[in-house]
Amino acid sequence: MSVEHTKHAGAASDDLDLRDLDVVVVGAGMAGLYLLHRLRNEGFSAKGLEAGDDVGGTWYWNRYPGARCDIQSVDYSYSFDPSLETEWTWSERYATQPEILSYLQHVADKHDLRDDIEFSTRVESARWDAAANRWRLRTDQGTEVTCRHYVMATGCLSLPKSPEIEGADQFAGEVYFTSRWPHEGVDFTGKRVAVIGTGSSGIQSIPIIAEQASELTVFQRTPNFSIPARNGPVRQDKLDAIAGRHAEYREEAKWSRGGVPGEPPELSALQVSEDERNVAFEEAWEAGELAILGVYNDILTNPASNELLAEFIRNKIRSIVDDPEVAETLCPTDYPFGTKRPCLDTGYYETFNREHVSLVDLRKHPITTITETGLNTTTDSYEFDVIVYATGFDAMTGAIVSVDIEGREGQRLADKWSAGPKTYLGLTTVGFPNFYMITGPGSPSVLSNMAVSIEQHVDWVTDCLVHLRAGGFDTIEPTEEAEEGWGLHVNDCANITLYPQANSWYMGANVPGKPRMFLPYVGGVDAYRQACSDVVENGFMGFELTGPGKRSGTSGIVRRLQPDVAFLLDMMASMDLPPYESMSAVDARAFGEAASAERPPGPEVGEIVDGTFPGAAGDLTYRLYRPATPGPHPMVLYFHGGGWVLGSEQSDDPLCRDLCDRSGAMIVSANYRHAPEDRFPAAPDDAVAALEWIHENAEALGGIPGQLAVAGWSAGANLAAVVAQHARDNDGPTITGQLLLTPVTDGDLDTVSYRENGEGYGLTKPLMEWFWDHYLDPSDRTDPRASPLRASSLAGLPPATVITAEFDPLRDEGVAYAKAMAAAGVAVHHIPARGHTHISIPMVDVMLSAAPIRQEMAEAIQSFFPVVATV
Ligand code: NA7
Repeated sequence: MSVEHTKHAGAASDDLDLRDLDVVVVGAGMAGLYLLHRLRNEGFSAKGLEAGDDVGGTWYWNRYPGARCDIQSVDYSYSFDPSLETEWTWSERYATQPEILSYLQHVADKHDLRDDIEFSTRVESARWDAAANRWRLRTDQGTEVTCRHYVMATGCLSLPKSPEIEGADQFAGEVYFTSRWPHEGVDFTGKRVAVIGTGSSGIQSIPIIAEQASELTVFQRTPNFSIPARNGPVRQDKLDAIAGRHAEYREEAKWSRGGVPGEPPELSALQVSEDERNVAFEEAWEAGELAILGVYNDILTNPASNELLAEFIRNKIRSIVDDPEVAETLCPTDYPFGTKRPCLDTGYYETFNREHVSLVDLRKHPITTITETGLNTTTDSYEFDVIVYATGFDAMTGAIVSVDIEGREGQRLADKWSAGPKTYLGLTTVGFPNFYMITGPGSPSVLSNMAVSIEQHVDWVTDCLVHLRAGGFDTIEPTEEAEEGWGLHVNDCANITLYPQANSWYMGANVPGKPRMFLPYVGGVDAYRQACSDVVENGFMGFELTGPGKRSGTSGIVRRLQPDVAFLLDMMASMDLPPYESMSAVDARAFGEAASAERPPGPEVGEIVDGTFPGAAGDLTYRLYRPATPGPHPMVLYFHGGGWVLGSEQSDDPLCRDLCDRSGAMIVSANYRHAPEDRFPAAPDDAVAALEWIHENAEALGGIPGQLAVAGWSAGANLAAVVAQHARDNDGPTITGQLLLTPVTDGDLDTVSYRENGEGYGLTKPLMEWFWDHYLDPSDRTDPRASPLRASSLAGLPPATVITAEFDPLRDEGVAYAKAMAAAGVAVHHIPARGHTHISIPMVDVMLSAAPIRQEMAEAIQSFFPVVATV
């Protein structure tokens, strides 16, 4: 890549040669400024194109009264220039818009960045010229710009959403948008003012507008949670945390969850007493920070924990607002706390105690039309001098697709994203070579301290361009596989949280017709940074780099495990636990039981009954889980996992409760004799005995005779499969279905899944060897009662649901059994659990990503029976 144009200072815009630059950066906000700085330092010819007439981006446009950042300014600031840390002092914890704008102007001046920016210039279209390997941009100034790389640094909340209210153009009075506020300001003195919208912009501006207006009417569609910002000078504890260690503090921010240093919470809100919880909530309320979202570790994942905090805040609203009816109208009730961006305010709720301020609930009385003099709702007419729209943005994607971007083979980005944005890392998108987004959809962006996320993206893009130049590459573009994989990962992360439950702009739900999907990456700034680094360290995994006569990049998907599964595996690895196979069977059992004692118990069921049944060689224990619904119930005979060596009828307790609760069927977990004390065929003999006993005692147990299925996990699923074959071959008892969770079906340990997943995913190949060796002699491995896949025929077996986990050594034998049964004419439902391991699916209330799989398992159980009453 050649450096053809490097003018660093003093060039008036007319002098700028905008043909054939290395890089064009659209936007001169926090992202664009830092990017221009880095590009220049690396010797690239780069220009910024900015629609406004000055730098500042969101802080240039959003000048409404009360506009402030909701991340503390010492955090929401650049780290790249250490001298800024000392030469700039923030006057308040949460600086005002003018102060943040001056800061950005100061940075632009200090680093002579204005010279590299064309102001009052809006990019209208961008087209990839494949023959020249260049982007051709056209601006509203009629300029054509050619560049090798094209970066949209246009911000996440920059394209205002239209108000979508009928008659909006009829109003003859003054109209303002919080997102496009007049630079000269607005004087509301003596005026009757309407504010429509109660997001952050409305909540910040309403108290200040109320100071001047003679009458203020707030039109609220959805109430928002807001907590008092308690603004003032930067607090001493914050100053102390940073003093003398700026660099370390910034590094901590980079590797934190949200881009602000802090210890992640260890406890669930449900693990502490009510008193302790209320003290913590009160402290978080007093602190005046969005960190209240992290007061416990499950606020954004567990509905019950979330509701406790939500109700705490509602009670605060009720205590502040005098009129109980107004207070209730201000209380959000139809989405979990935090799933719509919570606000920080200064006197918001108190404002509704003022005589001249009123609140209209648009849920009860929707606006029908704006009129020449005001507006009508379904019940009332209002007259105003001023209408202020605080109605928000077409977030995350709006500004990007507002430019007509055409990539390879004439594909338009707006078309490609018509069903929702697809990106790789939120940075790039397939079909659009050399095109980059700073804090694009699929990156942490708005769920993080933007300053930290911006710097990380800018550094990644700049380093990438340096790499391309050094390697003589002309283009870079992600692969379909990588983009698809990243999209799944972004969704996987969102789906274990409560975020998708709200109609928020995070979900694209605020813009009519916009596809509903979770737009930012919720996996954390730290996890995201690691993923981006891993991509580079693995030879630009998921990218294709091309240059004259050369190609580079590696195939693959950077994150394939479910996020909570990955977290658990990391935690287990860091604990350096002794492997089971290094212990005696007795010690391994004790170790397993100790680990089980620590886990969440699983849901309540109607009744749990412990008892004994006659095994093949003496009494054995069972545990019965009865649903809370009136019986009798269909029955599932369940066999626990543990490699025929470990476990008992109680060892899969949370899973059995969960299946009982979700399916409405009775689960009877029957124990069996374990190896090495009782080797094969003791376990299948006991399993058959359990089947016969439960069949004969169905009524006495509260079951429905004839409605009996078998289920199991791992070695237990092996026994379930074996008893199903036994029942088929011995004329009963009749089994109506088999639920096989990651079953052992064959003694062959030389499969692809053993090779791929034999280490590092919980169940290892050495452990399976240990299990097999304890269980039976090598010559018995091919016996169908040990390896049901080896049965001479699988025809005539009951319908089966087989769940296999992607990162399980046993995956392939589970798949093989499902396929072989299907080939033999058995009705088979195969559930491939993407991103899961052998051990993750039974982890109730630990592995949130497994809940939908267990739901499918419960539905499979229901499908085995004619009718099951659900709880
Ligand atoms: P937001 O948070 O999207 O808020 C917009 C508000 O406007 C919200 O209360 C909307 O209600 C309301 N709205 C939008 N359209 C209408 C119509 N047609 N009628 C009535 N009310 C409407 O935008 P902000 O500018 O306040 O804040 C954006 C982000 O900037 C903020 O989260 C911070 O991160 C900084 P709804 O909730 O859609 O029912």
